[in-house]
Amino acid sequence: MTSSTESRSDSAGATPANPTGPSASFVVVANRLPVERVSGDGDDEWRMSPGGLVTALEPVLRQKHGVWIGWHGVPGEHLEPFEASGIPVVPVPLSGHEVTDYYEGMSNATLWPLYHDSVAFPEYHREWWDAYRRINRRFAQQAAAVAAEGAVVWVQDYQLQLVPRMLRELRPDLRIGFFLHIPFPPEELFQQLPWRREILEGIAGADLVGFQVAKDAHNFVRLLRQMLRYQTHRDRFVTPDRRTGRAQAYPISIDVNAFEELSNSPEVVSRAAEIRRDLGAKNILFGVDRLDYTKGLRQRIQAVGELFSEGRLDPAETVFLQLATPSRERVEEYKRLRDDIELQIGRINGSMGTIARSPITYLHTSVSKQELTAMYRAADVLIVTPLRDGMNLVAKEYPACKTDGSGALVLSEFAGAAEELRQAYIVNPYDINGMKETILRAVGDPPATKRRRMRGLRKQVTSHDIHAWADAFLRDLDAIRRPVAPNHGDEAAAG
Ligand code: ADQ
Repeated sequence: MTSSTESRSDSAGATPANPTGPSASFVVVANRLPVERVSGDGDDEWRMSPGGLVTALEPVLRQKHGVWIGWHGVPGEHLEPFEASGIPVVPVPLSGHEVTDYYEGMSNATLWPLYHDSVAFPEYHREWWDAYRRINRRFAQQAAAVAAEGAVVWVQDYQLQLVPRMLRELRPDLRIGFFLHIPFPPEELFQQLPWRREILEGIAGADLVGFQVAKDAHNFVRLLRQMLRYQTHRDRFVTPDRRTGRAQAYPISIDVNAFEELSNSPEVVSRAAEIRRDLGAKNILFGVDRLDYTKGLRQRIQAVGELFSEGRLDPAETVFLQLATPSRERVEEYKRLRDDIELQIGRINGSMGTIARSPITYLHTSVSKQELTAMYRAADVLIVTPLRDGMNLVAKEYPACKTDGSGALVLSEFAGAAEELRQAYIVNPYDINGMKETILRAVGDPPATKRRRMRGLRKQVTSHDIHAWADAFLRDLDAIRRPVAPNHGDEAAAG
């Protein structure tokens, strides 16, 4: 593998890499490659980093000689295509300026807040949009260069919404899927977007568009009808070139077996007991999130803090463990959030803690999957309170790890997961009093009630895992009949 660091800004990666010709029959296109660099003697090596999406797609990638296209995470560094743990990956280079405009700007300071109910103010900058369009084209060109004739290409998430259409223009023979991991906004919010038509047309370039929940798929189809005047029928839409596409919900999940196995391992069982001993509390409340303003951390800490200060939770017997993963630390809104919640927690611990203990144990760090599983196992109540969330995998990981059937899940009605996890203690995170009452109920309900609810949660999660999610999407994408006619325009019909 060779690499070079360069100072060119906007021309980075203009020539798509195509070392072996267009030979991949399955291509995943995502903003990030699922790899991490491990330093060895002399040369660096890369290995696949464990994550839900890669776990789901790895078997398909291996079976179909697939390729993963994405940015490897280092601004300004050019890498040749290489293999990570036996999977071919094609790095797409991004310059420092491009990371600022396309990723931190348009993706994370415009689209991310807008698509999450505008819980933070979305910023609109034309130069961010120009960069977004340019980088989406780069990803599309790269996919066009490696995909074999008639290949399946699966484009992931909000950073790459223009890729399906751009790719279709380059390669009408391909079968293109798109999955949005975050919510799709309601019409009133989507209309703010100065580039709304281009985004809709971009996504509609796919044969199959997947969303986390059915409501979002309906929103999307309605917008195609109202804004672009496409013909639609239920989950189907017809583009001006008479191609039929579909938009449907595919709720994402987790690798349930892997979590269960890990949770039952002797190391995790003993680590969970150690965590309980170290925290020294009868009740452990637990929260774990990326440090993101969509996750409802301020409201959660407020609610738990008030329960402590009103004496309804006793710091002598209850502790709230909050783990927050550092995230998007260069974006202004995220810096503010961190300052806010650390101030909040400091005040609560300062006024209600003793020399022996603090009501809130706060860790601003990422932990290994093994350590996280031990924390889930140790926790009596998991509190998940996003103001808006596409799905929320934490809410599914907890029941998977509670193999002994104990525990209680407090879950926001605004997480996609709430549609499936009906046995959770459902809360509205904007309603602090309601949330306080529900947290107390989750702590104090009789063990038999909690076991019954946890049984329901485990049944749901174990019967809908990440493999079922990927299989369902790819099966439906395969079922869309598209005659291969690369040189005769796009005359596809839907099956
Ligand atoms: P995220 O917003 O990142 O995902 P989530 O679904 O909860 O949110 O996934 C977070 C993942 O990170 C979980 O697997 C969790 O275990 C892990 N994690 C969190 N904090 C951690 C820590 N401190 N240490 C180690 N691991 C930690 C986006 C969307 C979601 C959607 C997913 C998948 O915003 O709505 O569910 O994609 O589609």
